[in-house]
Amino acid sequence: MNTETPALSRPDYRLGRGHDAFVRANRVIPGGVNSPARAFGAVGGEPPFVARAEGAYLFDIDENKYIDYIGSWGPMILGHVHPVVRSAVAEALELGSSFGAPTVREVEIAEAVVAAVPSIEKVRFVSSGTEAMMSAVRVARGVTGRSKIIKMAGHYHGHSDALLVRAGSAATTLGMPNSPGVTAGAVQDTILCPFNDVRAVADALARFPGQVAAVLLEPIAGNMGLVPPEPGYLAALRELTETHGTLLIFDEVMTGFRVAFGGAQALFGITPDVTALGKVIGGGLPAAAYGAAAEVMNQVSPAGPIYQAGTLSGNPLAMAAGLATLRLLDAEPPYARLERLSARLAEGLDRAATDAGIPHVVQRVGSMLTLFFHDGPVRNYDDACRSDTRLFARFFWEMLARGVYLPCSQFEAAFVSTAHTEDDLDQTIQAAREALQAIRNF
Ligand code: KE4
Repeated sequence: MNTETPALSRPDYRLGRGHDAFVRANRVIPGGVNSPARAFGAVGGEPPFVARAEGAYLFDIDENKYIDYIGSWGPMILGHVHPVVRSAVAEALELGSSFGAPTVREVEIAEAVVAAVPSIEKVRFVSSGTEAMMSAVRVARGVTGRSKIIKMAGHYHGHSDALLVRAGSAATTLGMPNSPGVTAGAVQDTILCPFNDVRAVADALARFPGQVAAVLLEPIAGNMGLVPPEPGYLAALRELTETHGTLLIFDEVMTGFRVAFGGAQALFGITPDVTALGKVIGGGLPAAAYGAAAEVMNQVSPAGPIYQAGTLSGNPLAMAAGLATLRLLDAEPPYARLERLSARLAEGLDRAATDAGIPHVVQRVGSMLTLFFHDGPVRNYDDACRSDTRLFARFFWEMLARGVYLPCSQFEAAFVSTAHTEDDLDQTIQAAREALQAIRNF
């Protein structure tokens, strides 16, 4: 892993205690982190260690304060330690942290999800987006009796074997493992297509008639940087999958309750067959879910034969945090304000990069956005990979040194929360102006 911190124009920025913590962490945790996304592999150097968070801010153990645009990679749409969410969790904790038995609160949040997402008549809670998507794929295969699945290059659906694939040789559409330990057998039925390419999906469906259980995708890609669906793309996939008797799975782990209360499917008016949710629905605690029409979900154990289970599924504390979050989002929908704030940030970053004469494009949907160091629209993973990731790494560190914590990879989306103020955004834009001027002169 590249551990070199790029040279900074603000050498006064220090991570002394963070360095010691990282050295100590590396002795007992692989790479010193419990998820690779946090390890700064894409930007070099060592990650700050967080001491606490509040509203739109993170505070590290070196007493640096940051305006936070990771938001725990999406869950913290209401900002950190929201008082209503905090007290909901505290109250739930008084009653117990985990029972392994059903609770009414699980029913309440399930009813909230069903009310918010019309395509979901029944929903099963799990503990991570990986579990949600792994289960959604199993349900699609179980319900259709088919084996093959189509996923999009650059889309991330968690780390279940069948979904850890990379493009095979150009001649084939069948994926190849992208991690040791993932066997060829595990991915032999996974077909990769470029995002925003209807023809590629049509060809794959024609190549394997009656064999494709599902087409699955992030309806708005966030895991290669923010890449929106092109006009008509989602509708075309809906039509193609209907024609072929293939299920359409929307991975809304990131977009669910983020881009609209009903998710991307509400924003674009496209109804998938199965939806995965996560992040926001846990309110910062471990919870995710998958849902579909009752006739599909009634195939899931114990109602039906398709097995799926989890010790901490529907955990009372996570349900309390998630339900409090959904109720706040429903009672006072923040989406118009998030749109205004996020547009202000996107325009400011765009202007700053233009004034610095740096080739770039800012792509955004709602409160998810990415500044790509790439001259021109990013439509798919190949485009994204042509971004100047070295320049991004320098930009990232110049921003960190100025108290702005962006996602630590060009291939991630930044998140704006209801806790961000106009002043936070203006500070961010000013920091970006300075950072972009600094890196253009390096
Ligand atoms: P988890 O298993 O990490 O809860 O969810 C997997 C997942 C599924 N689907 C989408 C669209 C996702 O974005 C994710 C997880 N997102 C990454 C960041 N982009 C999580 C960060 C991490 O891996 O630490």
